[in-house]
Amino acid sequence: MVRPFSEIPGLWKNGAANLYNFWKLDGFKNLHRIMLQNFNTFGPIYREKVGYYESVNIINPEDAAILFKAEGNYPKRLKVEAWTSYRDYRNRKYGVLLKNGEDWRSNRVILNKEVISPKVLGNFVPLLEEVGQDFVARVHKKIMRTGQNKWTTDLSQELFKYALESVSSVLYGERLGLMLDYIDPEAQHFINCITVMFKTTSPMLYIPPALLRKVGAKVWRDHVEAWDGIFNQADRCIHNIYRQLRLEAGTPKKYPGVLASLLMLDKLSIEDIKASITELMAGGVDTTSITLLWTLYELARHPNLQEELRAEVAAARAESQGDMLEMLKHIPLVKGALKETLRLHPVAVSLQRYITEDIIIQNYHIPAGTLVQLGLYAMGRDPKVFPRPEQYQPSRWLRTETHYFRSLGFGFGPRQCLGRRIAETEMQIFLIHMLENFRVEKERHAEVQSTFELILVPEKPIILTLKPL
Ligand code: HEM
Ligand code: 2DC
Repeated sequence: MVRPFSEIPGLWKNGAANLYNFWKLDGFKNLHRIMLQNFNTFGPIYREKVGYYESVNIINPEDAAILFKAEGNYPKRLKVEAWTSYRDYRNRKYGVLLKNGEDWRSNRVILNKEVISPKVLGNFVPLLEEVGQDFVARVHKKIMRTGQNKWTTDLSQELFKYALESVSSVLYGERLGLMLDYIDPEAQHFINCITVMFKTTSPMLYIPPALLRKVGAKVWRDHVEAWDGIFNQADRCIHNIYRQLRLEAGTPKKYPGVLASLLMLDKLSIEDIKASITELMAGGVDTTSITLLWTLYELARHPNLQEELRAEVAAARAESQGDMLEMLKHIPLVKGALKETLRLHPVAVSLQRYITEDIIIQNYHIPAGTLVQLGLYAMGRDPKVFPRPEQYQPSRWLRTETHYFRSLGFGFGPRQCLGRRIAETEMQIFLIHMLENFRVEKERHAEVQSTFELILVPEKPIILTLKPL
């Protein structure tokens, strides 16, 4: 007998009371730990209502498969109202991140060809490789300046700049110059705005932004200011390229970047292009940089593994004679390391879909229209899904045994991360260059945990030491 929806365990009867308890547990920062705890208390499925946020939560890969089979032709995630409210408030168009239905699909199909199809990888690699080389040169310079043949630091600001430089060079086909000593203060402001934008979003998952706006809450005002900073900087970059393109009419000799390609293709309106390019630029900073920081942290904690990866990179370099596109095909363990990082330190605490048909999960009936969340952080740490989950083991991704619905860091299906190819390539190239040039070390301190600021980030600075090889 299939059990009814109303019998799914969990706390879903009093949203306001649950919000109060959530707030007492400092839930805005601990969402990932609270989800883990809920799975421990209720089992592999639970229903929840916190504030106005209502969902069914699952953790098993087999159940994830059922969820994604019911996502329909226009897959829809949780609506992040803070983000849509800002755009409505400032009269800006939604990009692919926030669109839904046919409007989303038609934009996404065109963007896919320019951003995530295998054919564009060859265009991105030389651009990203140049940024990787500049990063290494910059670190060498920093090491020289210390006079100690090593550099001990919190790399996060450097990684933000690396990530913004990388995504911008792909989007605009031009460098911003963030690997130089003096950087454009506007670019630094953009980076700061993204962090504030994420941070101020999380309370608004549970308290409607419309309400916060009405009472003039600080969190809403800070959020608006952050998006304003993001849009202003993106507008400047976009206008720049737009102007150049009009001056230089005719087909360019070299790859001109995603934005110019979209403008020349002339299949999306300029307003649609601007909206999605802004989202890509904003989505391309904290996500990859934090994943790289966690990866360096894990490599510092596992020196033997670090040497293994270095050997793989050296062999790949020899085999491909330095052709980067070719080299990327010979680094399975580096790729495994990135998957392993996203397993233990996912950017997204959950994946969600509003299901379009009734489904049965764990023998409970779930009606169409329900918001179902896969607890990605919880799944990555579940010993039933990943044996010895606490161990960082990139080689677990090499084994031929099934990875069925286990590698979901970028989401799944047609609505998965649009920046995935850029992110993966940028991160692989970064690791190749770092492994070829430096040894990464770390003081033996207690483990660093994650904290939820809409995306999961390290709860405290990660201090690493880089030594030239
Ligand atoms: C969506 C993860 C980097 C742009 C997503 C989603 C996840 C994700 C989980 C939701 C997917 C789903 O619902 O199935 C990540 C991770 C990254 C990363 C782990 C790096 C380690 C980037 C980068 C960009 C980007 C570099 C931009 C260049 C986007 C956009 C969407 C998205 C635009 C929305 C796509 C849509 O709704 O159609 N990302 N992301 N992401 N990401 Fe990323
Ligand atoms: C946050 O409960 C927790 O890739 C919520 O590059 C559910 C939720 C919904 C949407 C998720 C979000 C979480 C985490 C951050 C994600 C976002 C969709 C896209 C976004 C995963 C899991 C991200 C970081 C994008 C952001 C691009 C944007 C800032 C322009």
